[in-house]
Amino acid sequence: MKKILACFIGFLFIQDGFAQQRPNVIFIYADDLGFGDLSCYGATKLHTPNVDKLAAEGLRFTDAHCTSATCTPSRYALMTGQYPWRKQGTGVLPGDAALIIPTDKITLPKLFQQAGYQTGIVGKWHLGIGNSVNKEWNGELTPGPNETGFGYSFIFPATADRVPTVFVENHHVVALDSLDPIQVDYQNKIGDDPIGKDHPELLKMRSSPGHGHDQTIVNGIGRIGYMSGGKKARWVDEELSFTFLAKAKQFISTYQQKPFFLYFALTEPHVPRMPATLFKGKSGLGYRGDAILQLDWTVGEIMKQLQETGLAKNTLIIFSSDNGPVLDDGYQDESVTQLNGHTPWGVLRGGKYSAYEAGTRIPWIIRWPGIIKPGVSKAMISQIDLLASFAAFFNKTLPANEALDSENMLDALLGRSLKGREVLIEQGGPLAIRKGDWKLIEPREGPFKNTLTNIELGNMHAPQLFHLKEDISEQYNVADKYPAKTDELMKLLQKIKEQTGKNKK
Ligand code: NG6
Ligand code: CA
Repeated sequence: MKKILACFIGFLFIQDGFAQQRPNVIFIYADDLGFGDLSCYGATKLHTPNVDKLAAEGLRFTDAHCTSATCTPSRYALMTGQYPWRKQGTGVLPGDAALIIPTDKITLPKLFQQAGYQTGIVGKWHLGIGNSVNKEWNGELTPGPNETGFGYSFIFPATADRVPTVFVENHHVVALDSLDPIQVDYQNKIGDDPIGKDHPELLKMRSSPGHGHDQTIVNGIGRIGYMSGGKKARWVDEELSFTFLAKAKQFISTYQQKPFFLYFALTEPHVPRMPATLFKGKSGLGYRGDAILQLDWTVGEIMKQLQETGLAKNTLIIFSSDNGPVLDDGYQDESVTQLNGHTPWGVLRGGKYSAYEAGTRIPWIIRWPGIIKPGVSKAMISQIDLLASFAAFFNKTLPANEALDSENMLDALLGRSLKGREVLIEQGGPLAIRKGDWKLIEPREGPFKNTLTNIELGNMHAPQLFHLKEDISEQYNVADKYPAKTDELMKLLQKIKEQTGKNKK
């Protein structure tokens, strides 16, 4: 009897041990959510109870970063473990761009596949599809997410403000009518669809002057780029998030018996902010605030599903954002007029597009009950590190000369260490380097402030040096006061820029 009992306990232990090694992993990626946009990060004008709950049950980072202050480069780095500024063509992509992720190199989802996971992406992609700009939207769309490591994909190609405004599931546009083929053009108008520039009276939300977003009108919203056809396939903005949520839940439900990796890339609070009717007006801060409430609700729905399916305990969830916040990013959606004292950037300077901290310092919460102790971590980490960190987690060696900018931060991620990176490069317009308590922004030509978005970009003719420990808001440029430190960081930045695969390791 004793023996049987021991065996049984042993079996449970192995089960539990195995479970701990192979949790499901869900990466929830917000779009343009700022450091100060969540109540668990200090927001008082907005309440985000579901993300707050994740934070209360997990580890909340206060110095965590995406690599870049815009979407495409941050996502490129997350996937490849390589700083995007090392490669040409990794800036914000148009909706008809070709795939920029190499299909023969390691990526984050491929690593999970190699570790025996079912992998899926649901949501915003923005890393290009196919081999060229001229592609057949009505045929098989490849290569794309499936070729870079996702067994299942349900995406929109670029951003919600760019055509084509359609979903792509695996290699095909969803709900495509062969009698109404889709055409996309970013140079010239095609088809008969009215465009925002000529027909503002057809818009349910006006574009902001000077920003563009005045080409093909879809669902009463002017977009970037021209599109014709695919009338039945076009999404309805108010339903977008529900569609993504349904697909994410379906993926979780399908693979609940297996370890799975789900990359769930939300569209909120990126423009055009057009939340579901249920959320319109709910925040009192205009549609940007409403979109954040919708995002929070979505996180809550995923958590509910995990509880109901019994997966909550053994699922590791990371919640983060791809770049800092912006108010007016192209539409007159009251994000400025209804701000009501909310501070999306928190105590930080800058925002989306900026080399100041609010450009890349973003919310980051990680929850894995029983393994990660709830708390707050000041460790400096980057999304570029997920590849090396999960490789360490799975005891796998990354291929030589790949993912070279990715550092193993597993101990920091799991809360076993408070130590993060020693050095980090941030990409706004200029690059910035962080080391210890210091931050240096390299000199760069260009406007100091973008007057359309009202964001300070960080461009200046001379280096800017900040001591973040006492000046988190980057108010005092002390480059002249500490010339040796300025020089040291300028040289270190230059050295890192020049590193190639060969001489780095
Ligand atoms: C900018 C767009 C902005 C947004 C951004 C991409 C203009 C003037 N502004 O170029 O509206 O689409 O690109 O955002 O076109 S991101 O989060 O996907 O990087
Ligand atoms: Ca973004």
